[in-house]
Order: sequence, then structure tokens, then C-alpha cells
Amino acid sequence: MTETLTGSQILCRALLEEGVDVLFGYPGGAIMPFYHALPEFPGLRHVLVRHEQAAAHAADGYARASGRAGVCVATSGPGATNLVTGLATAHMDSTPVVAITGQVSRAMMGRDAFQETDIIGITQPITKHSRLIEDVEEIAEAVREAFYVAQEGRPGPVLLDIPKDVQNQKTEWNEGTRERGNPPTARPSIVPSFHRSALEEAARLIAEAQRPLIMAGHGVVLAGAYAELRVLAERTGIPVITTLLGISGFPESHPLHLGMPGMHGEVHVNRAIQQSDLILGLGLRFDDRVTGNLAGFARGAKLIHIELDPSEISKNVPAAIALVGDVRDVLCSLLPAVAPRNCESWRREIAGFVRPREESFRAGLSPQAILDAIDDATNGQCTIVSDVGQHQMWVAKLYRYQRPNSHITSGGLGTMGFAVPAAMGVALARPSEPVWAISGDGGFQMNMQEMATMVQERIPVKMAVFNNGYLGMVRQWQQFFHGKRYSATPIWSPDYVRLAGAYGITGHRVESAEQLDDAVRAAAAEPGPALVEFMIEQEANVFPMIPPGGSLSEPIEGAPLVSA
Ligand SMILES: Cc1ncc(C[n+]2csc(CCOP(=O)(O)OP(=O)(O)O)c2C)c(N)n1
Repeated sequence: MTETLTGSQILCRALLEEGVDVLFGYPGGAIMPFYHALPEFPGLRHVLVRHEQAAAHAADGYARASGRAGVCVATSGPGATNLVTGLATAHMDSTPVVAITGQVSRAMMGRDAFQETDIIGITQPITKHSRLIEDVEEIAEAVREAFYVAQEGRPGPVLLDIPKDVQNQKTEWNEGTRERGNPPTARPSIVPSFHRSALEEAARLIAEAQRPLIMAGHGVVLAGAYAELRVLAERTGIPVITTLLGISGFPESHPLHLGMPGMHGEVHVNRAIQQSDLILGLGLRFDDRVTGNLAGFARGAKLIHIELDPSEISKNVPAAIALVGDVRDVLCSLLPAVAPRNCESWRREIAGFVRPREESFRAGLSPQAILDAIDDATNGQCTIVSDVGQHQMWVAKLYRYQRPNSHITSGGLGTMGFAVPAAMGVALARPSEPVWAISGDGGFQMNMQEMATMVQERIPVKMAVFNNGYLGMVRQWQQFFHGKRYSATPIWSPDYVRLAGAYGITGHRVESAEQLDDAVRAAAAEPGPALVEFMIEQEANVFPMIPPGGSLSEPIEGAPLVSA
């Protein structure tokens, strides 16, 4: 059957054909034809955010939680530029997001028309692919290409910019129309590209190493390589380190789990890295927050780098062996060659590196108690979405992640304001699971307007605000490295309980350990969104810490340095 459809109608159909069920967006002049068509497609649930940045983070959260591309929509000009931080966040953390922006009509382009911005140019370095759609005939194929590129190989954000007149343009549509251009539909498996001898050599190094370690990054989560990682660790007894984005790739309670490396990694983890003679790096890029000063990083270790993106190989840390491919596929090929062994004496040695954790919380509510209360109230079934700052490090290090992919955070870009909107996307992707967004009082104030979205759309995110009255992580750096000059870090907050009330949300303030369990349980039991503000010690610090530019061998373990 042949029908005449507008570009916007074709766009909606193409989105449905890609399996899209929810989109996060905000209307405006250049995207109005799309919003005009949208009500004809009830299978596409539109979530009206309160700021386009939140749409991009929500799409990102949806993608991280579901493994499928998240979709955000904005108008041209300011709507499109408001997406930028969210796209950069998704790009740094390899998340599949498809962004659709309206553009001024073709005849107006290049004339500095009202709300005209070159969003393709602006987002080029922070998207995996972007495309200006110049004719209605391109739309169906461009959408299919966008989803393919966003999800294929190492995922990332893709932007489609669609001029208003193209959205209104009509064309004949029949079932065969989408076949033009013939792009692939399914996510292909990237064929691992390495020689058999590299596998055998890797297996030999694993068998012979005295002090081997596994470092598991985001690639483990993206590939869903949980079972394979576990088999590798259990067969060899090699301890497993999880990076910030690798957290929840391996159960925290497993006896082989060591913890997080890097700037705020535990002393014994970093020391193990420094003493190691073999690192199996699984799906990570060895960024500076993980390695500290590269010149002093793991100098005695050979690296077997298992990584999907060949451009990551030897980018930061030289690899002795590179096994390029999806982490799960590569491990499936490698495992048959890996002989059972144990690493007992090495593990005993590492156990000797363990230091008692510096109790930075001398008074009041500790993050550990708060996180335990959330874990208890949600029976360990919770997904935690954290923001950026001190609380992010506590949430990374102190919560016991048992379930795969239950920790979501902005690792690469470190985007304050991520948690609240991203948690909305997570909650829609996992409607039957509790989702807690944990923010500091700084980051929460960056996107707290999304409480309105949660209310309007009935998205039951629980929001935890760790209120220390400071932009805590920056204050900590000022305390350690800037002679305690607290420049622009004390931060005033509104009364969050009353603010929540103004949005029609129940809010709780927890000032002491005695109030903790009741408040967290009450919030968890709430059918809709809820907010809990935790009044934590104001000048607590995250320990240990590798000073910026320092090597992993030089942790600050407690006593803050006060220098000019
Ligand atoms: C958008 C953005 N702006 C600035 C920063 C720099 N920054 C990193 S952590 C931090 C402080 C965060 O304060 P808060 O949200 O209160 O959390 P806390 O560290 O106190 O837990 C700042 C300003 C950032 N990461 N992101």
C-alpha cells in the first residue's frame, strides 16, 4: 500500500521500527512538525523534560540501563545547544544515544536565521556520527543508520539535524521505501581481530605471571561479559579490580574482588598495581584518573589489553599483547586456552597491603551508613545513579554492588547534574526496580528542576542529596593543595524538604543516624518520586587520594597537607 506521509510521520515510524518506546525532549519552533505528528504514534512515549540537558542525560541513563539506544529531541538553536553537555557525557562513556534536533528551513540556513545554530559543527567532536538530513527521502534510512552507528561496535551518540521544511515535506511511502539505502539492521558482532598465536601467548603470560591482576572497565558492562570475567577470575585466582565505570561488572562480595584503582582507589589496590607483573585490561582506556602519573604506572607489568576500540590500544599504556574485540567475544576465545592456577601467595601479599580505612567521618551520618540503609530498604535490588564529587567516590567505594550494571555514573566527563535526569531514564528502562539518584548539594541544584518531570510523568526516582554545604570535592582540593582557601565552594541550599513539597513530592531530612532507617524506608515505600536530604559532616574528605599528577605509589592517606 502506498501512502503520502510527511517527513515527521516517517521519522516517527522509523523510530518505532527501531524499537523506540520512549523519547525525552522539549519542543520549539524548528521541531514543531515532529511534535505535530507525535500524537498519531501512541507507541512513542514522550517525556517532557524541563531542560534539554536533562533529555540527553535521561536518554543516556535509559541506554546504560537497557543496553539499547536512548533518544532525545530538541529544537534548533538553544534547544540543540542545551544537549551538548549530555552528548559529551555519552560520548566519553561510550553510550548509544540518538539525538534529533530541529533545524531552520533549508532556505533559511546560512542566513543567521532566528534560532539557527550549526549544531552539526558544534557537536562534531562529541558525537560518533552526525548528519544533516537534506531531503525527506533520506529520513528513514538516516534513522536506521543512526541507530546502527550508535549501537554498533563501541557505542556512542549520533545526532540527526532535520530542517523544519524537511519535516513537513511529503513523499510517497510504501513498505519498500525503507529498503532504499539498505543499511544493516542488527547489531553486528565485531569479529575479533587477532591471531591465534596472540591468544596462546596471552594464555602463556597468564600461566607464568607471579603477580597478575585483572582490571575490568566499562567494556565488561557494555559487553555483558560478567560470566566470562567470573570464569577467568575463578579459574586462575587472579584478583579483579573494577574501574569507576567497571563497578558492578564483578560482584563486590566476591573474594577475588579487590576494589577501585586510581586517584581515590584503595591503597592496597594501587599498591597491587604497582607491584604487578601482568595486567589483563578488559575494556578500559587507562585514563589519568586510573593511572595517575603514567611514567610511574605499573612499571613492572606487561599489559594484555582486551579492547573493542583499536585506537585505545597503547594510547596511554603500551600493550604487550592486544586482543581487539568485544570483551565477551575475546574472553570466550581466550578461556579455552587458560589453564587453571591459583594466585594464593600473591593474594596473601596483597592482603598485607590493606590499610584500615581512614575514618574521615568523625561525627554524624556516614556515607557508609546511608548507603547501607538504601541497600537494606531496597533488598539489594537497587540501581544507583550517582552524580559527581565526593559523594560519587563514596557511592563507588562503599556500596556493595552485587547485580550486574547496577552502578551508573558519569565517569569520563564527570558531569555534575547527571544523576537526577539520568535516573529518570534508568527508571523508565527498569520499571520494576528501585532507582536512587545520589547527588551532592551542588550537583542536585544543577538539574533539580527535573522533579517536575518526575511528577508529571510519574517516574518514581528516589533522590538522595548529600548536603555538606560545600562543593565538597573542590573544597577538598582547596584544603589539600590551595592552603585551605575556600574560594567559591561554600554553597547555599534551599530547604529541600519544602522544595520537594512544592513539587508535590514527599521530602525527608536526616540529621542523625537515628533518623536514617525510617526516612530511607519511607522514601523507598513511596509509590512515586521521593527525596531524602542527608546532613553530612561538612568538611569530611575522600581518602585515600593520589595528588593530581602524582603516581599511584604516593597516596595521601589521611592527614591533609596544608600548603600555600
Ligand atoms: C558541570 C560541572 N561543573 C563543575 C564541575 C567541577 N566539580 C567537580 S566535583 C565538584 C563539586 C561537587 O559538589 P557537590 O555536588 O556538592 O558534591 P560533593 O563533592 O560535595 O559530594 C565540582 C564543582 C563538574 N565536575 N561538573
